[in-house]
Amino acid sequence: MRKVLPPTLRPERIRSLNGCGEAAPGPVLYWMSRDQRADDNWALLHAQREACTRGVPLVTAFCLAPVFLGATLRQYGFMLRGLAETERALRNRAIGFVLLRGDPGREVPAFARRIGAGLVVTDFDPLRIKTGWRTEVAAALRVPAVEVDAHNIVPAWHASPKQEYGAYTLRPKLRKLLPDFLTPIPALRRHPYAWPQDPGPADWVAVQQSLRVDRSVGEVLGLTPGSTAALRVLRDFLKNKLNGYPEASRNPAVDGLSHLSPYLHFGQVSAQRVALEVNAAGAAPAARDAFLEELIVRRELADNFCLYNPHYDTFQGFPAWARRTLSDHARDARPYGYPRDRLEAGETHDDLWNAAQQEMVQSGKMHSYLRMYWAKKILEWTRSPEEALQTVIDLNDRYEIDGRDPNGYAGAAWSIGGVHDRAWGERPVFGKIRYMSYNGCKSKFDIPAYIRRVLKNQPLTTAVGRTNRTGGRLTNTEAP
Ligand code: FAD
Ligand code: FO1
Repeated sequence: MRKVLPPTLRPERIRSLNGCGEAAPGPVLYWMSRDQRADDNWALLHAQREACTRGVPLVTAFCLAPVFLGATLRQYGFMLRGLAETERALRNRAIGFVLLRGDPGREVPAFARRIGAGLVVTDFDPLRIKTGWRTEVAAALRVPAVEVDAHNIVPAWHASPKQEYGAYTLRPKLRKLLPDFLTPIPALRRHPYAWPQDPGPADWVAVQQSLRVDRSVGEVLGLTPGSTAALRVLRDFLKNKLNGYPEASRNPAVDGLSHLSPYLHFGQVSAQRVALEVNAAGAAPAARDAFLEELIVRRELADNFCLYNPHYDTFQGFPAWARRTLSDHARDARPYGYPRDRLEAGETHDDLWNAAQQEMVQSGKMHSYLRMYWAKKILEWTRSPEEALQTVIDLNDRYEIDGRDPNGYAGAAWSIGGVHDRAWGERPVFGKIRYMSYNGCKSKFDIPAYIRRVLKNQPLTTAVGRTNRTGGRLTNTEAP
């Protein structure tokens, strides 16, 4: 009986990593990293098509690195719970899953050799650490290795061959390409060729207990990780909040955001799935378009920035005009100055800023509007733009569940270094970098209402040792 093969992907979504010609016999290995889901995953769909074409098993491996850009128990816990669900979803479709431990640059090629993989497929991620892993893995393999952009709707390298100035230059390029790429996503099939060496389910509880990560930033209770939860959050947003976009999403005093970023960051839901469901939701066009602008244009702009700017997380990554104006004002007197620990504790003169810091520490997710204000105040209250950028990145990546993401590096660079923005009227410390003020926030939303919301909504964390700041004294927020 003729094999009915899964559909092919658009070739623009796939890039060879080592030019190793034809695949050899043996299972196809999907090295899962950024896109940690079974459904709507173009990298996995490509791996399955290749395995079906060859009549071989399909094996997925995730390599758990001992450290990852300062991630704490908060982020690893969310990720591991999501991976456990993904493992079940893969097994239910006769696709093998193995959890590797250690340095991916070493463990992935060794595993590929152990199982006699004939082809290795992985997903795309523009971060420096990931590019390093892929380069090491591809060089160590004697079989072909390819990467598939399963994170962006329009593959990042296809959307643009260079760093874009801003949303206004990338948007028309995406608009032209979206009809070809914002398409229905084929279903992952039950794999017809079982993998006899499958070791069976990982012991996720033991894995989490064995993690040697910073446990002082605990998981956020009440936030359910995983692809099933992601779709629940999405459908709730479509039903109850999308029509309020963008007005409600720009008002921190109300809950107007989708809260999809932790799921998108860990690839537990596909942005393409989100966009398809938003388009099908029948929302008011203005709301729909405003949301898709963030989900597609802003997100792909961040990947574009990290893909083409090797200095995406340093002062050197700022445009020349911004570096010049910040340097011209580097010696300006700062109205306030706070060391890292006072900022981390949310103990400044500014009650709005303190509440935003507390929201991030306690809930693992600061409101979008306040992330801009929060970062810009750090520029105003630290000794240099370099120190400010590092402080923003460190605190953001320590407490935000969606941290360690191109969106974060682009968000920090926008706030402090004018990336994807233009020059504004010159002023002390900021120079021509866009300024945001407390009174500006006051004119846009009800600050006391936001502060009340943050204090009321404090989800207890499971933090051990991490404590809540109430009036400067530490009280233990250990979950009851
Ligand atoms: P929604 O408004 O519901 O947006 C839906 C999705 O659109 C988001 O999940 C995200 O994928 C995308 N999106 C929205 N706004 C932006 C944006 N400004 N840039 C890129 N994509 C966007 N986002 C992260 O994912 N991780 C981070 O670590 C992060 N750090 C940031 C730091 C600073 C200083 C700034 C200014 C922004 C940062 N952002 C970060 C971008 C943005 O604030 C978050 O994506 C957003 O708050 C996530 O919440 P949501 O999904 O409920 O947002
Ligand atoms: N990706 C991996 O392949 N292995 C890891 O061990 C790993 C840990 C990790 C921890 C926190 C975090 O926020 C991300 C982590 N990632 C890991 C990467 C993640 O999947 C994303 O690819 C990037 O962070 C976003 O670009």
